[in-house]
Amino acid sequence: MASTPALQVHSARLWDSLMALAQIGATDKGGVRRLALTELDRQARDLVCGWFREAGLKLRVDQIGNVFARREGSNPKLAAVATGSHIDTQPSGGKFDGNYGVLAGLEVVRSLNDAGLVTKRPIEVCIWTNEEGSRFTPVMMGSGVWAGAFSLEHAQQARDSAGMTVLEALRQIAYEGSVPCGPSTEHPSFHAYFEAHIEQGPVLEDANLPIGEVIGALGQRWFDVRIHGMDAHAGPTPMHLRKDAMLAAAAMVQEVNTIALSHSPYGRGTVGSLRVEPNSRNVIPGYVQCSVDFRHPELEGLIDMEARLRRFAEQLAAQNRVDIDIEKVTEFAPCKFSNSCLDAIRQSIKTFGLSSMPIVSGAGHDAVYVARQSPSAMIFIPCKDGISHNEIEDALPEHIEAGANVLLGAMVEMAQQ
Ligand code: HGY
Ligand code: MN
Ligand code: MN
Repeated sequence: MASTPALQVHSARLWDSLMALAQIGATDKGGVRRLALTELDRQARDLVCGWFREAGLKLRVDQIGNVFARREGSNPKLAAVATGSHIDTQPSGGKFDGNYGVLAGLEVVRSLNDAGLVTKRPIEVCIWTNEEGSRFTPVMMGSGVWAGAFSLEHAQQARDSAGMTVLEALRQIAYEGSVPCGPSTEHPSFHAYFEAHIEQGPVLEDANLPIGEVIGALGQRWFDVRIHGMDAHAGPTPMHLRKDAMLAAAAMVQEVNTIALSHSPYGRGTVGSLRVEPNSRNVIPGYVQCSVDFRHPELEGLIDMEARLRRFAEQLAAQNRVDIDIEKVTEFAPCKFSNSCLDAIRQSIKTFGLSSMPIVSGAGHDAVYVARQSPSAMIFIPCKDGISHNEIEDALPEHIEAGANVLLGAMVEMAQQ
């Protein structure tokens, strides 16, 4: 095994920071509920920004609320090497999804400070706004605006189910920054971007490996499907004369599954949310809205999945005498990460004497959008039973440490170039 490198992270300090952050929005089952741009998100941002300042970092906030914490290099004119992730969570999320990537980045800075090492290039740690896309779509919102995937105005006008806009929510938590979104002359795109994240699937744990070299991510297409039928009495209305939106929705859920299975093994299809109106047991539902989340490693696969969904909806509408409207709310192509960043990750894996495998991310991450502007790659660690987006999400301290060490090594290598 390679000798233990002089420069490595402080495992207990990183774990303690993760557990302290997890207190904000902690749920009874040991998870975290900290939706984007809520009061809890504000508290978490304030806590982490306080840690950034204690570590000597200079902060700036852009117009969509992305936070950039900067450690100056010996040559401030050089483009920074960056890392980061998100601290907003799913409604029934876990302690590690996103939070790990931000705090592993902070731990890299803390370890460089301990070692008194000033890198040539500046180092930045980012908190990207609303990665989860649960309260507000599109998903990966802050990094998407920064990378130019969609406009600031499009993001600011997104509304949650209560009708509040992103702009109103940003102002309510006082995180609407003044820095224009995106790379600029003052803050050019990064020399390299790395993101540490739990795998959120079972592959690494099943292979008994501590590190995944993330070579890319599945493309995604998200839809809102609105089915308009007719509210009617569940008793006097004969079956063949109904305009039953729920019946049509049930067929739609089944078809999403069929379409995904026809793209095995990497195609994915999920209906995660369903809204029924008037949602009364003795009324035939006149309106049902459901979400559709398609994922695929090839663009052609996503195109086929969408086309089949739309064709099926047309036939379904005619058969059930309902109207069906399909709105695409998010899309991004499959992403391949940078070889130069992957080489730095592999070198760091070797330095720390760790074992690893290449892996494609089934989940979307901010790195997918950042990769449009800067060479980027990700480092995965296993999570218990491959479970995530669930309050029982868990990870082992030794994997948390291993991933942060690989991140440290890769960032230092790129920051000395
Ligand atoms: O949905 C995703 O892939 C990510 O967790 N937001
Ligand atoms: Mn995440
Ligand atoms: Mn997530």
